[in-house]
Amino acid sequence: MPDVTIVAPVFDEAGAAPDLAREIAAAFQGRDFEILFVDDASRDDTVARLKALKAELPQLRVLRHARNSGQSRAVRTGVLHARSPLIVTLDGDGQNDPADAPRLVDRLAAGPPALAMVAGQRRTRQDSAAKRFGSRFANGVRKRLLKDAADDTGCGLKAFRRDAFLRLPYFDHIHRFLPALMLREGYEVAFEPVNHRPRTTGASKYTNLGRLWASLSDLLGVMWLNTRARLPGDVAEL
Ligand SMILES: Nc1nc2c(ncn2[C@@H]2O[C@H](COP(=O)(O)OP(=O)(O)O)[C@@H](O)[C@H]2O)c(=O)[nH]1
Ligand SMILES: [Mg+2]
Repeated sequence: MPDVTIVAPVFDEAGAAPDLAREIAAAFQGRDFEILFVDDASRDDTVARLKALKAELPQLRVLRHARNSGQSRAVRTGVLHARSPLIVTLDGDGQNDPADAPRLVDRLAAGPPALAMVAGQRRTRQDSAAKRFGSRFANGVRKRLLKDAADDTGCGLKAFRRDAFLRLPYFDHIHRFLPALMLREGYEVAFEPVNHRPRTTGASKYTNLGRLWASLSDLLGVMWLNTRARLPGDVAEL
């Protein structure tokens, strides 16, 4: 059983995925790890290129959805198939820097038992001004209403405990609400500044308007969930 599974969701990322897999393997060299790429029914040759890489990278596993079902579902598929207790996720387009990932895992492993997640916060966003503006606005509203202390929930680089993640409710686009939902279960969440790189291949899958619309209804949903949490405190077996 590996110590850590690195999960990367990919949708039409043939240009970025192979190099990213190599970078992940280099970052975790000397550790006991597996890499899980989850292809969300890509229309390009992402899967063929990843499969060809398996001879070079024995730690690489490739899963494929029969139907496109979104980034959050791909992350969940990866977590469900992971063989390790600790997970790190990162975007499949190469914008997150794999060199940051071991630091997040180490901080999670060294933390108190209640620490379930270390979430990356992108230091300098390498995206368009419009995307940065939309993201700052959405993050500001969400943080104020949910009090989840997260300045950047859109950062794909996150380390968390597999068991904690699987206790969370699931909905499409849940990846933006992971800190709030971890806190809702009584876990602690820590934040770690991480690098961010420009997208050099492929195209972004999200538009500002689409993201705003989904985030608004999800925000209302998570606010409702928070009114229904009721934690029992320590559970004693007698
Ligand atoms: N599995 C899956 N991954 C997706 C989907 N949409 C986006 N992604 C992945 O999520 C990550 C972030 O998406 P991206 O388009 O780069 O968003 P941006 O960086 O905010 O512009 C990338 O790794 C994408 O490949 C999807 O429908 N399914
Ligand atoms: Mg991206």
